Amino acid sequence: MDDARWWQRATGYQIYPRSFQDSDGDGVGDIPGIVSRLDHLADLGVGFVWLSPVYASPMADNGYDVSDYRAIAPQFGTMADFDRLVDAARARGIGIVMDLVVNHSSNEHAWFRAARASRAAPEHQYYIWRDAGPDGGPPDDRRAAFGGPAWSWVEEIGQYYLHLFSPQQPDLNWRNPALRSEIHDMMDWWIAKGIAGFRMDVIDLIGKDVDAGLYEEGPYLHDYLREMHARVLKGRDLVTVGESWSVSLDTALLYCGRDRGELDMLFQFNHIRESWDETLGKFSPLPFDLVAFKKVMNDWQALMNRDGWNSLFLSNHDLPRQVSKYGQDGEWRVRSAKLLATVMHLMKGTPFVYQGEEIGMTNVPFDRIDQFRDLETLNAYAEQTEAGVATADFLRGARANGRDNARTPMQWTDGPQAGFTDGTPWIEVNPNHGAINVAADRADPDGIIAHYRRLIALRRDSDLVVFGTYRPFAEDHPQVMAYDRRLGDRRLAVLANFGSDPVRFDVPDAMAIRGRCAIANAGPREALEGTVTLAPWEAVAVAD
Ligand code: TEU
Repeated sequence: MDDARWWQRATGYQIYPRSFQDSDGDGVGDIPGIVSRLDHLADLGVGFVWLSPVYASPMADNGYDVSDYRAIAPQFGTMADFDRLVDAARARGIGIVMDLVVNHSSNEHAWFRAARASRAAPEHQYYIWRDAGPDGGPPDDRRAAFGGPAWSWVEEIGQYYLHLFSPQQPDLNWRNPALRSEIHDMMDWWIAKGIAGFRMDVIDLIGKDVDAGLYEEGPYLHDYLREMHARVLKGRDLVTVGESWSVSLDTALLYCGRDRGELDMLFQFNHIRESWDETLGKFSPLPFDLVAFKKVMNDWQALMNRDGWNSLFLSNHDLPRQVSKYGQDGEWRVRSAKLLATVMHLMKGTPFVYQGEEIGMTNVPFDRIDQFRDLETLNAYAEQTEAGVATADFLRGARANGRDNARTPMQWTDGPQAGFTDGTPWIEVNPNHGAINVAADRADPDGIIAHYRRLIALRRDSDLVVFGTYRPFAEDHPQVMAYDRRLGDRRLAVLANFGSDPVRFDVPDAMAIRGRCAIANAGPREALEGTVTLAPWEAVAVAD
């Protein structure tokens, strides 16, 4: 179909620069390291990279606290290195998508330094200040995502500032037109460098009305997104993906409906939220519930059949490793990693692969708190143990759901530090890198990489995979996921067994298909009809 946008056929790949490849032995990944590994991405066939932040930053939150939006963190390299990355990626047909972190800056940004020094400074208005409440405490009882109150006091000027994340991440005041204009100019500046688009960090939080207590999806959100689109994005061949933890089926199309003039797609987290306890939080994970998971995925697919566009992912730098969370990271690790890839990549939307997912990297077996690095985990540990949670219980939750699972170094080889660094890595390498690494997986024609390569190529070459209508089957089956895609008179049917036992499955008549095997992880099938016995973690797609 000629009206496809490039990002509808492409697969994205997320790089967390700190943990991808170190080139200078300081134990921290960097941009020259990324350049040296671009052939791995070209070999997979990905169309673009979402680069987690590489801007100047004190790294309180590993770069999600930006102190200069137009500079590269020295740990990661130089601006010349960045320009080389854009060129070298483009030479391989890969675009670079920047992480736009503009709900907040670092407290060390020049704007905030000026803002906290004087109420008269123009930059004071770039942040959100309030007087103390009647009791001298914060203006409201909002909590910060990384623990403690969302307001911190600045003695010099006698006011509180808002930070929905850590105190090192003061929220920017989007109600100020001069601030918005600074952001737009900065986006122009990066676009002029030849980047391919933006992933927008917690973009659902920029439209807040603090005095009304409206933080998520606040009343100004869509005005600001439309303004950004008209002023910066319109008419430019970019991809935009907004991160929104609060979006629901009711609000999704406000961001990415075709005629809205806002964003191309969203990262939504309704399927992720199913996997932890709402009140106890992410360190109290719930067992994976396939029926609940399918309901979320099926609802979002149904919505986006009509309008808008989905992103497809199970992993990122904030989430546990998908094979550990949704698959089986022991005996069936390779097969279940391929199953997860198959069911996600054959849905409608743009798939995103998180570094290491393509070799089935697993959660880390950290058993001491000093092995963890993430401020979210460390702050939650302090808060929860103080409140009486046993250390062993907390660590169990952190091993299951903590963000550091995704942040241990990329496992390239079975050599020292997995080939990630010649020095001491900033966080320990997973001890299983002797068995799980890129070199070993790539050497196997039936490896996980080979499976991803096939899925990515299938999407690139198939209008059915890109545009076909999605239709779910057997929604209530606790172990099998089943769906098909239809375009004109062509069909692709997908069946997957989310379990380590074989399962007998009666293929619904409307789903039955004969033809050729599009992809499989446990031997090919040319037909799905009647009663099928699926092997443990078998996933198969048949096209007619
Ligand atoms: O994440 C947003 C976010 O809300 C997560 O931090 C999430 O709340 C948490 O993992 C759930 O417990 C984005 C970035 O992806 C994340 O890395 C940043 O820390 C955060 O924003 C602040 O910029």
